[in-house]
Amino acid sequence: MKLQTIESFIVDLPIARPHKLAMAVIDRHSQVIVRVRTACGAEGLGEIAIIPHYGEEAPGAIKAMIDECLAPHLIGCDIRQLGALHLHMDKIIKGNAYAKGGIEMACVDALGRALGVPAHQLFGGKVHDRLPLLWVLGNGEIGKDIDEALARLDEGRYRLFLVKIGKGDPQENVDRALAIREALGERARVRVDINQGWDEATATWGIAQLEAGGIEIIEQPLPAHNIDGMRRLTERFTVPIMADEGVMTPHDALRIAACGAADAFSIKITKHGGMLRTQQVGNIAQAAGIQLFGGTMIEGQIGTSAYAQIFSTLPNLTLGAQLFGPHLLTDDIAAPALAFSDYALEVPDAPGLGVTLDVDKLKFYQRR
Ligand code: MUC
Ligand code: MG
Repeated sequence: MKLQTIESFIVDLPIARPHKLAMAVIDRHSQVIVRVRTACGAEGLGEIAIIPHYGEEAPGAIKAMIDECLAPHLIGCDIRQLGALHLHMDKIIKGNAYAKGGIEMACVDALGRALGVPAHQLFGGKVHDRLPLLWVLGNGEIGKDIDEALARLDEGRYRLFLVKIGKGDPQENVDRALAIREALGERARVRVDINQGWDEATATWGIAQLEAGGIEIIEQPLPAHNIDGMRRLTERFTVPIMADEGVMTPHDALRIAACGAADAFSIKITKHGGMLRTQQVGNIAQAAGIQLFGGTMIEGQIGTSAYAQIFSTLPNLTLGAQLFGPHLLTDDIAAPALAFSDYALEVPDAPGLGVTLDVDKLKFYQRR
């Protein structure tokens, strides 16, 4: 099953409302779509969703990396050997996790389709059939966030929420998260993601109030490089401290685990550079007794299926999954394939990623 073609397309998709994070406001969501074909006719899709300023990547740079740097050297590689594919990509160029992850995702889809098995079976098989879903509140305004959370609760889809804070006045951040927590009461659980927005003194002050007010998890309060600070916060507070931007590679995972600098990891195929690497990070966490949360970069149908399938193989993924992308995006370049019920996403069982490209939508949303 040798790779014959690797193509990439940048698309900009509409979203339901502006999504406000500490580092950016998203009003259209950019993805790089990867399509691979093998000499024997197998075809697969990968999706790389990009949140501006979350990391160092940008859609044009990812596309150039795939088209000009990686693809020409991967033609002829056998998609049945995913480990060898990664070694080969790492020899071509260091880093560039997003581009490599998108290519690997498309190869996994093609391989699963060719073999007639869901992607999770290529990684040991699922241990979770369903993943409890988390919705991210990113309006940046108390009233709008509360109304949105109540609507999601009434729909029966989400009862786990995360408030995006870390930008502007820390007192406003804390007050907003606690007001939302208070308004939702016993109907929901609430977490915060600070996206590296606080320094250690602010975090020590703010987390004390968030913990006392019933916020259940604190995600990435400090800059990714401040591992010592994360360790001090983890030791100081009972409320779990989660690493996100701080845990990119398996080496990061090992370092954080070894010094106790987080209680939990948010994991994502994109930042780790593929499904295999995500599983490696998950395995290190499991060995260290660190809980996992299934993160997102706001993927659509293709990426969300891949994320759900690799998350489903990880026994210590006990904190739910932030796979709200298909509900925040108002359109997609792949036909709807994912099933949601009773506050959870059902892990797909169709061959590969189980998604079908809508060629007209791809043309319509493709960046020229
Ligand atoms: C993050 O930091 O977890 C994904 C969705 C969202 O709202 O934020 C991101 C990234
Ligand atoms: Mg995060």
